[in-house]
Amino acid sequence: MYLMFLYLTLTLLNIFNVCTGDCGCQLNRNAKCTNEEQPHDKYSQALNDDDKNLKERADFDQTHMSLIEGATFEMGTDKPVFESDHEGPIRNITVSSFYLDKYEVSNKQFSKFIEETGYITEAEKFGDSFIFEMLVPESEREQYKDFRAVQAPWWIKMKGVTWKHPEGEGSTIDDRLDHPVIHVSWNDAQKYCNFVGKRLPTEAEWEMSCRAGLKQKLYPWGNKLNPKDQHWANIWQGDFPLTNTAEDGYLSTAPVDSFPPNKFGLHNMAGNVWEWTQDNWLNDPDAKVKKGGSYLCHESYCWRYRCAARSFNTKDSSAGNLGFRCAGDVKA
Ligand SMILES: *[C@@H]1O[C@H](CO)[C@@H](O)[C@H](O)[C@H]1NC(C)=O
Ligand SMILES: [Ca+2]
Ligand SMILES: [Ca+2]
Repeated sequence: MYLMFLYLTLTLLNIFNVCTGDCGCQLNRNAKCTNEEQPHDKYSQALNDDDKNLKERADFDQTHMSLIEGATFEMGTDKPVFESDHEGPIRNITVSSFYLDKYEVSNKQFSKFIEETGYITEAEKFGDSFIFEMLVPESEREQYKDFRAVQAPWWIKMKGVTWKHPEGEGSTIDDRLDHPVIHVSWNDAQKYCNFVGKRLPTEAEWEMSCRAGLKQKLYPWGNKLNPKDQHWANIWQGDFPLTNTAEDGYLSTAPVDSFPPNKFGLHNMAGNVWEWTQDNWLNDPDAKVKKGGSYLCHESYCWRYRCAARSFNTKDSSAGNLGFRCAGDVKA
């Protein structure tokens, strides 16, 4: 059902005229925010790495996972949309069999992990996370006007934003336990996957799974964005970043099992939330590759809900459009 009545025109603060740069796909904790005091000092403190409650498991639950058969596939594209993202060239990559979660990790699953381990996420330690301005209650936007990412002022680094309070103090996940967990860093994602006996997928595993046996198609289902006049992913409809018509039903995250799965049974590989992978970005061990785009992506601006698309964040960063799913090894 289309929520056409949900047509929202949000006239935001006049900040958008200053900004024509990047989509903020590459937010990082040290990104300089306007007028923020010494962000580097704040974020260079050693993390309190309290792992004592985390145990690694030998086996993992294969429920809600797809077995992805080992294969050679053509990774990347020869028609890169973002040259600087190194989307190309096409090359043959061989991947061994492995398991991949059918869904992004949900708030419910992450809650269970926190309950069992007492783990504290990085956003909780740092005291803030990046949130898309439109999702900040209007009454609170003004006080955050000096905490915007310079390159992408629609991102606000907001205090008190965590996986449990995705829009800050007062907000909860109770009404969206089946939505993907957000505001989790690569380090957090890694901890979660290890705890359940899994690991993050490599970029190649992720991309092969996104393509689901289709050769050089743009999306997990083919080349057309809306076959049969349906929405196949949670992305942005309207004019980024001012107007999101939410024609696909969602302004923000959607339940992890929404939209049709691809041929490998995987949901929301494109859109909904970006997903962390194991890989370093251009050999930088502090920056990790993320795949799939998010509910904030629009073709005009951040056309990254394609299987070949890629981006990155520093591994301690978190944001309201970035989550993950886990992979598992096939035992010999
Ligand atoms: C990948 O391998 C297939 C099958 O051997 C071949 O047809 C194709 O040209 C190769 N692609 C590239 C980019 O090398
Ligand atoms: Ca949407
Ligand atoms: Ca996704």
